[in-house]
Amino acid sequence: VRVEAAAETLRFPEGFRWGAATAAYQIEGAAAEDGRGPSIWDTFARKDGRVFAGHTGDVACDHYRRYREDVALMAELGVGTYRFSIAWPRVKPDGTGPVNVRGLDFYDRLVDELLAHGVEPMVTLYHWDLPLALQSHGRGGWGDRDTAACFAEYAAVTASRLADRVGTWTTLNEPWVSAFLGYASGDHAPGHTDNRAAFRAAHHLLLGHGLAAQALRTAGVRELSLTLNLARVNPDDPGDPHDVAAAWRVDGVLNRIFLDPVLRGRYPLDMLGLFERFGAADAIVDGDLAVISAPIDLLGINYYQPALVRAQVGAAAHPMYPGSEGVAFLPQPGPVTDMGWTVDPSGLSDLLLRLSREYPDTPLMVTENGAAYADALTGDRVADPERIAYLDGHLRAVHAALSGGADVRGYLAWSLLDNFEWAFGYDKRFGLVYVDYETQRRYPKDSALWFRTITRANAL
Ligand code: PNW
Repeated sequence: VRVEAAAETLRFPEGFRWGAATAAYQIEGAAAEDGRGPSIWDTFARKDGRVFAGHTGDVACDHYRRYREDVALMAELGVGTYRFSIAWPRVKPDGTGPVNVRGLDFYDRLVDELLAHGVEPMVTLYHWDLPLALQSHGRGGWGDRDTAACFAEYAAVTASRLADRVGTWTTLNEPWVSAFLGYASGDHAPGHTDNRAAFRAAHHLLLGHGLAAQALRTAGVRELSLTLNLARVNPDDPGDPHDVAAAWRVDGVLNRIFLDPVLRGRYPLDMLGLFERFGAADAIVDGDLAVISAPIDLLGINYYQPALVRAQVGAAAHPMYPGSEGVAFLPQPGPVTDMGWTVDPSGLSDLLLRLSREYPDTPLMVTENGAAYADALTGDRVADPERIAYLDGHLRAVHAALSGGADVRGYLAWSLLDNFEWAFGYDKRFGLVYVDYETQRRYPKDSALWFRTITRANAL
């Protein structure tokens, strides 16, 4: 699909949801406040060399204390839907067992504040901050089947407190990142490099999604979702069957390994082959896929860039894509962001159209899209024309997909605020709002003001 830079106004459907997203560990700080237990990111960030300059989420954007100011800012910036995550270690400091009511109280206040300002809350239950107790003293985190059951308990107690006011619930954010950056490449907490554990984690995350989905339905949740980071995997030469096969293999371990179990009730055969190969097939127990494939109401998609690969005899597997021996990952043409990620909006329209074709009848929502740039504060202003161009291009891509028949219900920018960008610490700024980490002052960037004009008009 070509994404045209049209001169005419592009209208979005009535009721299209516009907003921004964040995640607990990336913004909250207050790591030891009100009974919060430690998470795997608290310890990972303290390990030598794992996170840029030894940064941690101890303070982050101090959102835990400044949430009122942040909600007021959202209202001012026209954020209609706010996607945030709940810190499991605030709700259950040991991952399982007693509930820490003060932790739930915070989210209760946050939700009320959002509603009072006319902002729709959208909750994600797991955005990577696993309670440390589930990953220490012999426990293997998502490598263990138990963790899925613990997750469902936590989902139940959280929904029983908030489901009367929060309509849209997401179980997991990006299980691919949790499983393969956490357990295979080791770039994220818990920092393991064990392909068997990574595949077990992938399955247990899916099982956790399914068990939590049951708990959420029981609690009366109406709109249930799962967010995946998906990307189109392009073959270097679409006419070369080897390149096409290489792209398909990477597509499996990035996209189909999660899409098929949830939306079709089965793992693709090539993925079952990888479970076997890495000794993880016994993690898949009879009946699991029925749990995993319970209907969802919305599929969240986080999109940043496509991938480009070709077949290359003898190439070692990419550490984030176990089983990708013989595949070379190529640099892609076009401009890059401060992450080094290629800017290619056509990858988003292609992805949305593919999903609506291959997994029909699942409403879609872009739950993250955005770019990091080396922003600078000049006086009170941050001029970020590149971010505006990035967002503009990707919104045109969403519009193109809508025109092509994709059922896209909304678009959330990543992120509301500059924040703790995982292994990159505070070095990468994804926010619509600039955060001065010395003063904790917030400065809406030019992109935030631009985004407001779009969301207000419901048109581009
Ligand atoms: C997503 N990768 O993470 C997350 O949901 C956000 O928390 C994060 O801040 C944002 O994207 C920007 O990175 C990803 O290596 C992290 O392919 C890494 C990858 C993909 C997504």
